[in-house]
Amino acid sequence: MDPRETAEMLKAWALEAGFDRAGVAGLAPSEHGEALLRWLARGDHAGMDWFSKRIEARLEPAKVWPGTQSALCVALQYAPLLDEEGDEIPEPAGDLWPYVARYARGLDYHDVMQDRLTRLEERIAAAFPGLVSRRYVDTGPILERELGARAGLGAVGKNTMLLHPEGGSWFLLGELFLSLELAPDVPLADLCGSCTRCLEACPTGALPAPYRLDSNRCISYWTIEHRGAFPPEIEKHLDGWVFGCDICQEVCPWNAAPRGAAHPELELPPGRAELDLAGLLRLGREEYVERFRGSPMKRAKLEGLQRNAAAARAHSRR
Ligand code: B12
Ligand code: SF4
Ligand code: SF4
Repeated sequence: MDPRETAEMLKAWALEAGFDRAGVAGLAPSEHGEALLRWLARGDHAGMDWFSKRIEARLEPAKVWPGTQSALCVALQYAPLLDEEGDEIPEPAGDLWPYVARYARGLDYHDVMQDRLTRLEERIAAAFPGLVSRRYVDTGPILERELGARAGLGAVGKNTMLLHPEGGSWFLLGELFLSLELAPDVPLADLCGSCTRCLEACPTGALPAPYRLDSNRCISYWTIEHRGAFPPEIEKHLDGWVFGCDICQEVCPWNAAPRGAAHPELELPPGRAELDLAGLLRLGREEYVERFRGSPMKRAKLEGLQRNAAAARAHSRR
């Protein structure tokens, strides 16, 4: 089978496995390697020391493992604002859930995507005996957005998010690296033009220039990745967020009305929706285990969630 036909078949299988979009990226060296090295040299990765490991693979995806030839990149939408009939889906109310990043309200997307990727991988393995493949969702030394852009899944926006004309930036990325030659897709054209809304809206100045995110100032970094107490000058600038931050996406015109297939696993489940800020502050360990089973918010642990909730209570206008 020629690489073009094989690519078309595998992309169709990716959609059948439950992804919303799929594309193929070639594994040539990063076109933005300089930007990545500057990002690290300035310390924009803040306390994420793990980031500088295997930097050669980030710069050159063919080095992720020997023999890999192409990446089948997939996107999974979350939190659609309109249902499939075009009717508005109400946002959660209260003093907690509107301040939890949309991607994190339901089940952990790593698990949801890995299940679908495993199904896809098994189907491909059955059709191509001897093929080697590996799945990645966040876990590998991979610039997933740059690869996704090459695969035509979106264009990188000035807030550094991958944006798609229909899905906005409310989607997550995963990849299957394969020892198989596949014809690559064509990247989309720039979607930002002269817009700078995200740069202006970021409350902490974490987007000091287009395509540059300084994690030292990013609410998402502090509320998810940071361990221990907040430095006092940070705590008062978290703007009420309890886990992650969606501001630079909410203001993006491409996110005004994305439709999406419903993936109920990624939506806020009723048992968790009842919780408010005061309830989170009072939460005991047993109840935490029960309410947050399968949630990506467990990355911050109960201590981290309560630290974030206390900062939100002390400093927000709520
Ligand atoms: C570390 C990390 C973070 C860090 C740092 C974020 C950052 N911007 O780097 C923190 C904790 C802050 C974070 C926050 C979030 N993250 Co995060 N994060 C990652 C991770 C693990 C690595 C990102 C990375 O490599 N950063 C290094 C920088 C240098 O790379 P980059 O931002 O992609 O920059 C590239 C472009 O800017 C480009 N570039 C540079 N100059 C120019 C110029 C032009 C003209 C162009 C076109 C491009 C360009 O070159 C760079 C290198 O390729 C990825 C998963 C992965 N392995 O890729 C998820 C990932 C990027 N995160 C994701 C998400 C959902 C989020 C949040 C929305 C979560 C939230 N709601 O709180 C926020 C968004 C913040 C934001 N505006 O980026 C998704 C993004 C999906 C998408 N549609 O883009 C990813 C891909 C995870 C996934 N598997 O789906 N994240
Ligand atoms: S996630 Fe929030 S703090 Fe981070 S860059 Fe976007 S708007 Fe700024
Ligand atoms: S808000 Fe404007 S500049 Fe920022 S990512 Fe969206 S379109 Fe691009």
